[in-house]
Amino acid sequence: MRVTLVYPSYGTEQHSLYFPFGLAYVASSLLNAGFDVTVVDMEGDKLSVAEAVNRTVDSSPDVVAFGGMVTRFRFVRELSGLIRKELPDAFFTAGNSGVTTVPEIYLKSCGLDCVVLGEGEVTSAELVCALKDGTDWKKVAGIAWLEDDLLVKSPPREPIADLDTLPWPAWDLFPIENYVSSMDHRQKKVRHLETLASRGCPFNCVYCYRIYGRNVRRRSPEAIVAELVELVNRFQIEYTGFPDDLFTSDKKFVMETCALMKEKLPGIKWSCLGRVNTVDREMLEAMKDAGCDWISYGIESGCDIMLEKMRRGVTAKQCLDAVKLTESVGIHAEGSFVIGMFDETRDSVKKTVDFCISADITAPMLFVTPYPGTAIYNMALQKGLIGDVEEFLMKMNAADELLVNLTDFTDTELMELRDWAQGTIGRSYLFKKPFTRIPKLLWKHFKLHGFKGLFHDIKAFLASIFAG
Ligand code: B12
Ligand code: SF4
Repeated sequence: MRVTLVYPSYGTEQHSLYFPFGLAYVASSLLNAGFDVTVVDMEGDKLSVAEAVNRTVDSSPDVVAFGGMVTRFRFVRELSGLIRKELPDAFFTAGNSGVTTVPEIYLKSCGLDCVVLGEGEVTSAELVCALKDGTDWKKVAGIAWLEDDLLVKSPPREPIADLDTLPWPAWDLFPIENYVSSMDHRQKKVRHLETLASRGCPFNCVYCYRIYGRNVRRRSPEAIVAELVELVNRFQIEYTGFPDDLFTSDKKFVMETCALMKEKLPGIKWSCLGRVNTVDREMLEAMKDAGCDWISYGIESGCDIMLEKMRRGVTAKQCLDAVKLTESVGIHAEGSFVIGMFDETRDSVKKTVDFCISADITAPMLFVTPYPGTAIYNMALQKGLIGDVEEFLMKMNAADELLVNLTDFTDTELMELRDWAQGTIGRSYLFKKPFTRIPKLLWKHFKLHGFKGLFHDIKAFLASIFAG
């Protein structure tokens, strides 16, 4: 049985490459089950749609399976239509968080035979086995399909109890050197590849979708470090990270992992996502000692009312303290911020700006986007703010464009407010240390987006001056 896994890209702009762990885990499970697996990686190999179609068709698959997060929906739709024309007898499926939250749309508009819901390793192997054996694939747990245009789901798949039993991601099926040698998420050129340490997050933020739910499953520190040692030996990585939902959710786990990393991986540097109410000095010092140099905190707003509406369960003061504590132990603290939550006001945006100024922090300010599966998606649907879901998915990108306006501002007002806030934060940050920060920022944006990046910076700078 030949399976071709297709990883769609999400745009033509240059951006950091992120290794598609979900698809790579599915690939290794399928390999382990004895199937012949090919990967067509549009993103890693920078393939056009036509090239991706040709490579897929040339691999003569019995099963074509798409990955990629919800922002890549439009490519899945286009690719599946074109590939289906060439391979009318193949079985078409897809998996990921987008598919899991809006399966009906994927099935209908991409013409898929079924979709895999949630964790995909065991389900995909069982599905392909059923197809190979000619048994009823609809009996496989954790999938959905259409019958007379109506969505039908098989019983849900039990989560994999012990993540240590999973084979390592099938890195070698992907153009791995392109990922390892690409700029990392900090836009730095360093050999890097990340590792997944856990699945799930116990918190409940309204704009977040947790495909693995609130019950956190963690790999053992030994298994994580063994994988990292393999990455160092095999790909000579110097930098790594944990793109988990939330790496810092359990102190004991973090402390044990750090102790082992320090022992087995001296010299490696790494980053992770953190939450301000899960870190303390002891943990941060252990992380620093084990090579952590960068933590990204989802701060989102500097206004307590907004933080409460987002169900963040933290205050702006806690966020500020955590940023300062992190910097004080020698780890760079990065924050992510959003604008446009329900009931956002000029005052709440101003509080976010003031927060960033006192924390001496800067980050792109994204628009709150009601991604499928989130609490705010359901609220936006109920309020009639998302007219046509398929059209909404087709427009998705990286939340730097306003797709759905949840506020009482007009679209123009909200976009102007964002530009003002972004500009004011950026200006204050840069002018605190102008001689080092300004050249560094301009160079980074030029490398990423060419003159367009520089133009954007200048526009935001001017907007902040005039609106201020
Ligand atoms: C790392 C990460 C990123 C990385 C990129 C990852 C990548 N390779 O593309 C970066 C930082 C770039 C990123 C960006 C964004 N992200 Co993101 N990201 C994640 C994160 C934290 C981990 C993803 C991951 O690797 N998970 C681990 C793997 C093993 O799990 P998985 O991918 O889900 O795969 C499993 C299943 O889905 C399934 N599966 C996956 N693919 C396939 C394919 C087949 C054929 C089958 C059968 C099964 C299958 O099986 C896999 C193994 O169990 C997730 C949260 C999460 N835990 O999933 C959010 C998440 C996917 N991101 C999300 C969002 C919203 C974004 C952004 C839009 C954020 C923004 N505001 O800009 C951007 C979009 C970028 C873009 N334009 O595409 C949302 C998606 C919401 C949704 N409803 O789909 C998530 C779920 C975050 C959240 N909690 O809300 N992200
Ligand atoms: S935003 Fe972060 S902390 Fe909040 S629920 Fe999602 S993963 Fe957990």
